[in-house]
Amino acid sequence: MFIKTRLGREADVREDYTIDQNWEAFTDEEHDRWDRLYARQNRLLEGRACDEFLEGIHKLELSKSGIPNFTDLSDRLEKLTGWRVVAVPDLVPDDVFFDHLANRRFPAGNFIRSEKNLDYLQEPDVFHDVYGHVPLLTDPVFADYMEAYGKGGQRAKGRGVLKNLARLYWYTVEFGLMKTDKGMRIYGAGILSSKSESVFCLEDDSPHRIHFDLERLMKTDYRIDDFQQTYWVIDDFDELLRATYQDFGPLYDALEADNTVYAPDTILTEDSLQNEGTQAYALAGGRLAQQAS
Ligand code: HBI
Ligand code: FE
Repeated sequence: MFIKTRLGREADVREDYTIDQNWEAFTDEEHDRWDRLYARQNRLLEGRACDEFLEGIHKLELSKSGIPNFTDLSDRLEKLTGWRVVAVPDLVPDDVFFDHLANRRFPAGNFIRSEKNLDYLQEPDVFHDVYGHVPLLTDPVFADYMEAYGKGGQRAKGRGVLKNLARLYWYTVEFGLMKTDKGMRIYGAGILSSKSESVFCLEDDSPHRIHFDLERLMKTDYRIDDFQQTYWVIDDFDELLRATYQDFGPLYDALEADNTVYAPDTILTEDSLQNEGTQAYALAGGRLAQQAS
């Protein structure tokens, strides 16, 4: 299969949707854009990201300038937890995605956002995927959780629970918060790679922050185009792995039998609340409406 990737580069796409990274093809301007994004996020994440993430950045030597070469990066990562990073042109189908994760391969988008979309874009580019996701794959417990998620996805094949699984990924891997001794910290990659949400998720009064509950969260809708209305809080990665390191069969049975869907701002009496948000940001119409407050 021969396709035109973003930015018009052609690439040969393999059966598993991977492509050669072709690192040499990135321009100086694109490497410079990575460096600016990197410096900006690093400054913001001091005291906001969880220690496991900040240590991961350090262990992987992500600070070496420019878009990382995936082969070198994977060689360092593989020594730590056995994970590798593979290049993909875009979002890949769910079953392909699950297969990569189940085999400790993280698919990373092989393009970088344009200057115009520096602060926000919905598609996963190399900055989101590598800066946001890969550092935590150096943590042994989180690394196991990601593999367990991939295997849970494979077992979901043919069952009506894919939406539930996608919510689990979204509310943990992409937008999760962690309550640590030093205070609330970020571990979700969607936040870690975002200039505005890395501040909003911790410091704004709008969103609810609710303690992680696997089944509850799997029934809760999420927003893909704006800040989350609810963030789910874990104590540590052990909690996450413990909750998901199980035979997903009975859980899938329960989810199929009960198709309740909660709106993103729902609060139930049985929820373990960190704080109830005002929802002011969403009520004001969202997408950076907070300037008004
Ligand atoms: N593909 N490249 C890529 N990155 C993702 O994060 C991704 C994907 N395909 C499917 C997917 N995520 C999610 O819908 C799954 O968690 C269900
Ligand atoms: Fe992501």
